[in-house]
Amino acid sequence: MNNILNNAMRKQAKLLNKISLNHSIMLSLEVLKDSDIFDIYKKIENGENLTKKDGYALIKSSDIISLGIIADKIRERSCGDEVTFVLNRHINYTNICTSRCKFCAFYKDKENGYTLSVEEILKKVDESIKLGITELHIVGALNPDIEFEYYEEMLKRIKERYPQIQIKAFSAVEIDFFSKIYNMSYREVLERLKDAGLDFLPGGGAEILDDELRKELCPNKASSKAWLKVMETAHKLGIKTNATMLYGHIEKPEHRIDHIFKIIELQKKTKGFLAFIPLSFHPKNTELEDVVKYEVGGVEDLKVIAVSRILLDRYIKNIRAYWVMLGKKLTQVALHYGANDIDGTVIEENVFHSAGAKERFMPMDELIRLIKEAGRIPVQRTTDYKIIRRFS
Ligand code: V47
Repeated sequence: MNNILNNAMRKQAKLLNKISLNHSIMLSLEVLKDSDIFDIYKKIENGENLTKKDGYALIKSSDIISLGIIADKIRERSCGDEVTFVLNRHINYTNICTSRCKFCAFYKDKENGYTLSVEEILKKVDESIKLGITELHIVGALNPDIEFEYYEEMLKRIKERYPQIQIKAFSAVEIDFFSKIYNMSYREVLERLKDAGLDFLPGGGAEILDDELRKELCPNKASSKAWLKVMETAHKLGIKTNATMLYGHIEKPEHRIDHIFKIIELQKKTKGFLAFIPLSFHPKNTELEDVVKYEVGGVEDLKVIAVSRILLDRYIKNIRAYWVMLGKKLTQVALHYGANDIDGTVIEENVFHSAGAKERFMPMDELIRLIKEAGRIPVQRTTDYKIIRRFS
């Protein structure tokens, strides 16, 4: 009797689920039909490529609900319900920098800054290995007083001690700087670092790939062409990388779309980008503090995530909601706006914290809880998005 009842209840629950799913699909369609971006949605459904003009319309639309519905649908098709994270730690080997970017609160001059010795770096690595981390994110600043051999020794000694660790190190801007001051081509720099143990490049330094804006924001470092060239060279050498975009400072909405299309163009050629990571500008303690008084709002953050998914999905599968920037709560919402990855434990992040980001380090059980609470399946990944463990 109990079995019969249980079966009947299960069937009824299934039916109700189906009805509510159909209902929510119908509701979504109703919302989309009234939206100013419905034509773009139809293009996506017909498998058509989106143009820059479509991108401008998406980023200028204030219909955040429709953007979310479209981005979430696309995310579901490409990634299913799995949300990935990595156990990682950051190491900032120096903060002494000649670039002095206006959006940065991390850099210092020679008198007030630091450079870690290789021994100090190894100590940090030892500590984090005990916590089970699989990825090191090592970046610094443009410090002309370091010998190239320092970078090689750092990588070699980490890999000698922990051959299994994945090292994602040196932004394209650092590689460009090394090439200039040590008088080597991008290829030579990257080959030597790869031989020493470099596995991946992070996506930093892209800021906004527009040289007029770069003249204002960061005139003393790699141009947008140079950033793209370093990435292309890395991809050709088999070094996969990420791509970032810094938004919410002095750029216009169109700049964000042009930036995304530059990333798409390179990805079509090399297929070397693993993930796209939008970074919302934190003005505190930066030179732009008087010009940009407020942090980007939550609606704008969600819009950028959604538009990134909509435009990039065919080319880069992983759209990251970087919890350090967004905060834990908005990161959960971003998982419903097209994101499928939330970075990781991020032990000892310094760049964003210098500029006012508040959240520090997230243990694995909290990452898992956040993802599950958002209705998704947490999956621990390697740096190159191979699955280590599903927490279903
Ligand atoms: O290039 C600097 C940004 C980037 C501020 O590849 C700022 O896995 C906001 O690239 N407010 C460096 N943003 C960080 C980075 C990164 C982070 C996490 C993961 C990966 C990855 C890469 O941070 C810089 C710049 O665009 N940034 N200052 C600021 N005040």
